[in-house]
Amino acid sequence: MDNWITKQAALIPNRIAVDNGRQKLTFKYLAAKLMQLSGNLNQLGALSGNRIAIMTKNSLLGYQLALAVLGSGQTIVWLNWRLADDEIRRQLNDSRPTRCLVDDSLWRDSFDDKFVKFSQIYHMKAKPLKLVTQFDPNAVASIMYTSGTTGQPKGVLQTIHNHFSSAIASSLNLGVMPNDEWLCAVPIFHISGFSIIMRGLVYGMTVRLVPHFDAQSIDKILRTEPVTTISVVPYMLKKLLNLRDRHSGNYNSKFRCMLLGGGPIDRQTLTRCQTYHIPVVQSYGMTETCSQIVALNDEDAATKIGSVGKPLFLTQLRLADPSHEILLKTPALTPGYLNRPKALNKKKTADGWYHTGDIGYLDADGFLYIDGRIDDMIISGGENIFPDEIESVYLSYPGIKEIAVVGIESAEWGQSPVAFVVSEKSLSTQSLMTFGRRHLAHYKVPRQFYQVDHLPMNAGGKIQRFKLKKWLAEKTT
Ligand code: S0N
Ligand code: AMP
Ligand code: MG
Ligand code: MG
Repeated sequence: MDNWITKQAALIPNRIAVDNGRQKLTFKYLAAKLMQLSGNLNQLGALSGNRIAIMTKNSLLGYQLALAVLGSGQTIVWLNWRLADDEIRRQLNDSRPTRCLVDDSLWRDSFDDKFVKFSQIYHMKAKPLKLVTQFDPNAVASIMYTSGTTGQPKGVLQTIHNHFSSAIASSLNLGVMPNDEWLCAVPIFHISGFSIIMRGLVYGMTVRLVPHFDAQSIDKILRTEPVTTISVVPYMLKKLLNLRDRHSGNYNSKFRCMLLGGGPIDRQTLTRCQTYHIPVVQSYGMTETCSQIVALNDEDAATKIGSVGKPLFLTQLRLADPSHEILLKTPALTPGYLNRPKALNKKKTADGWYHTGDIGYLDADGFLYIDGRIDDMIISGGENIFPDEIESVYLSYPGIKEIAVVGIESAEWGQSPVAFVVSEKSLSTQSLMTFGRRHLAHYKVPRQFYQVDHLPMNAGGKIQRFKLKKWLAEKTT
């Protein structure tokens, strides 16, 4: 297929591709701008391999540099800017990008000369470089890291075909209107955010970018600008509802979809949305499937409250017996993990069904409900936390002999991690926190540390996390 960017520049040159509230770029202007940025990247030597890493907030320059990489036929390695230095280093050691492009506001003193500031690239005046004329459907457009139960970060490969299938399936459910404008407040380094950019290119739709989620400013944009759609995680939705409780201003008259995903939502929040007539579309998806593969449409929202909906067109779904694990087949499914040729096959049945790790059930009408995880993954504010990863970091803390991390319910974040530690000497919570914040993204640092004599183990020597969770639940009720 043709390069999506140059194709839209030819089809709809004057339509707005992106708007950050201060600047609006047309598809034609964007395509020209990307040739300049691509030339600059080339002069830096960044186009000499096939992968370029990007660490950015949802800035206009971050958007353009990502598309310059994509438009040059290269792979974007997305970095979560909340990660600690060690975590970033592990992902770069695995992905080996030529350069790592960094939003100036996220610069760290620890960065070496592989890292380059956006402003430096922006101000170069190299000879513009033509973008590639075609997109190879099998080319890897983007890589996003997930940790998994081994605690080792794995780079999920997302091809052009995966992104295309995902954008088409979403449009067959939500529709595409000529005036559509999708507000992107979810991070573009996650598929929740990057999929909005990719839909923008496929639909020829305006992406309204905000650098960072801030409830007040998002609420104002939804009321005063012609935004039709926004993607949110439950944390964001609850913050926005709190603001609706305080004022009577409706969202703008064109607003038609609040796409909700990334983690479980409670019924009370969904009921509050109905009170305010907020058109919530519940959805279920993951990095490995390039965003939603199951969604609830408007007609069913009222009667199927709590359900994540039905598998989208192109996605097949069934439940494993007897575990009730959700299994999928979809063209949006990743072809695998970087440098781990066998890892995906281990998560697939012989006839190709992908094991999601999520447990659910289907009602008589075929609507899916999510019940939990088969592993111990914790979701805090839409960010995944794997206990094994936290535990292996803390095992190098002086005095810690054993540790177990579990999730507790949190009204704000959904879940938060807490730790149980075994140590002969008394440990200071303050220094445990400081240690965690140095080696882990802050959202992964346990909120509480309980020092215990021993951890509950089964006969096989495996930690019985359910007992710790039960203890915590009893303690708080
Ligand atoms: C929720 C967010 C915005 C919270 O960040 P906020 O409030 O801006 O925090 P800061 O002001 O930066 O920092 C304040 C303190 O809070 C800590 N903190 C930040 N985030 C978290 C967190 N998640 N958990 C716990 N603590 C957090 C900071 O560390 C800081 O504390 P100190 O000062 O001590 O450091 C932010 O977390 C966020 O953006 N979350 C969303 C992430 C996301 O998008 N996840 C979805 C991932 N899943 C997918 O992409 C697949 C599903 C999907 O595609 C999808 C999802 C949703 C909607 C649509 C779709 C779709 O299918 O299209
Ligand atoms: P990630 O790959 O980071 O996007 O995380 C995907 C995981 O988030 C899924 O496997 C689920 O565990 C969880 N998740 C996503 N959407 C929902 C939802 N609507 N309800 C419950 N869990 C969800
Ligand atoms: Mg904030
Ligand atoms: Mg997640």
